[in-house]
Amino acid sequence: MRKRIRGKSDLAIHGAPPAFREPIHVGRPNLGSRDAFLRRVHTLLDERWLTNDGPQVRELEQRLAAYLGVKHCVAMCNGTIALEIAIRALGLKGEVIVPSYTFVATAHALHWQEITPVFTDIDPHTHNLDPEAVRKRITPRTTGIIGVHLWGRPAPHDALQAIADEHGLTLLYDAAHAFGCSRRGTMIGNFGACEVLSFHATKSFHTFEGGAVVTNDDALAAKLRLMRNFGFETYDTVVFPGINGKMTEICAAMGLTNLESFDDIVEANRRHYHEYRDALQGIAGLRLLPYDENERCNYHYVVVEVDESFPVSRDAIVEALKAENILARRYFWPGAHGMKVYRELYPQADAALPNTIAVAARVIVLPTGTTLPEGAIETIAAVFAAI
Ligand code: T4K
Repeated sequence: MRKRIRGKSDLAIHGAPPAFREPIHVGRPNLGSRDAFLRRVHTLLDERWLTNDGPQVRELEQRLAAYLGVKHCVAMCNGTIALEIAIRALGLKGEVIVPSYTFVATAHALHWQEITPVFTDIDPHTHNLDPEAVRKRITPRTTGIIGVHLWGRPAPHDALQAIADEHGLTLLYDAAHAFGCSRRGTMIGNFGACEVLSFHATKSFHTFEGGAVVTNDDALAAKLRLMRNFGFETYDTVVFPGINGKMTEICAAMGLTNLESFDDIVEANRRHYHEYRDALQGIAGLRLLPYDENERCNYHYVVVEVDESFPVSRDAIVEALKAENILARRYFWPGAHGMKVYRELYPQADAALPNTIAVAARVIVLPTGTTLPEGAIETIAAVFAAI
């Protein structure tokens, strides 16, 4: 029996026992059919084809391309390497505009290639890049823009593409959060020069570790395939100083299996999102970030903003939840620009990022996914209400 939370004295921070015996995580992996996965593992072991563009990777690429309605899907070992390979294949250099309010890998992928990530502010309502802020950050050294579809909510593509066209910049997307989401009826994966997906274990669709670059550009896809495999064109000829970005067969086996369950995973997330919306709506000072329900959406992130009018701080709420064994997250605090490494490199970045700083200070990401225990959302909402 889970404890009932009627008031402050029932909270673990005030000495009561925690609401959950086991930790409730954000990002607990969803798993498709274990039997189907193990059948695929037996196949790859029987065939002794473990990696290097194997049959399960090829099948996964075809299925993902068909699912997204995109011409090419080039599977990779993770989303970060996929970003790096995409950035290099597109020839970006100098400065590239990115939001600071994103997972730090978006910035790292540029920094590792000695490209300056120009941290740019977001729209505080959408949490995505603000096109007007983007305009202000363009310099003669700018070669590209990386938009991030944060939380799976599409970035303002029309405005970003118009700016990119006007200034001769390359626009690509970090679509790590946006597998299975659409924008005006078109699946994410079809925008910009290419889009980069993450299939990390914590994502709504995953391959243990993994990622992909998806694109409708034939020449770019061919280059990406070369680059992820050391630049090998044939057995003996290397035409490009590539890297090892390949996805393994066992990761593809997990992907093929999870893809079969993806609709069920999204449905569980959608149900949870609605439950959270209903349970939190009576609590003043909280705002659940909405999804456009007319679009395809993976509902993978339950994002709550804590207003200044709420009686305690965002961090105090996170601590109170943690005491209950609810491991809510402060994604993506303090913004990439605020991480030690970038703070030291770009100490003036704060000045251009007021919305990023404000949003990063008020967001809490709550647990969802297929492993969320029955009644957990009611308990989590009761913790907020008691606070
Ligand atoms: N761009 C964006 C916008 C991204 O969000 C990401 C990744 C990338 C690029 C890069 O893609 P990848 O190279 O990762 O493919 C997690 C993920 O590691 C990361 O993939 C993800 N974004 C980010 C948003 O979340 P952490 O530092 O929060 O991971 P961690 O270890 O704290 O795990 C999150 C929670 O999940 C924990 O409470 C524990 C739980 N968990 C995790 C794993 C791995 C499990 O229960 N089981 C597991 O196997 O970054």
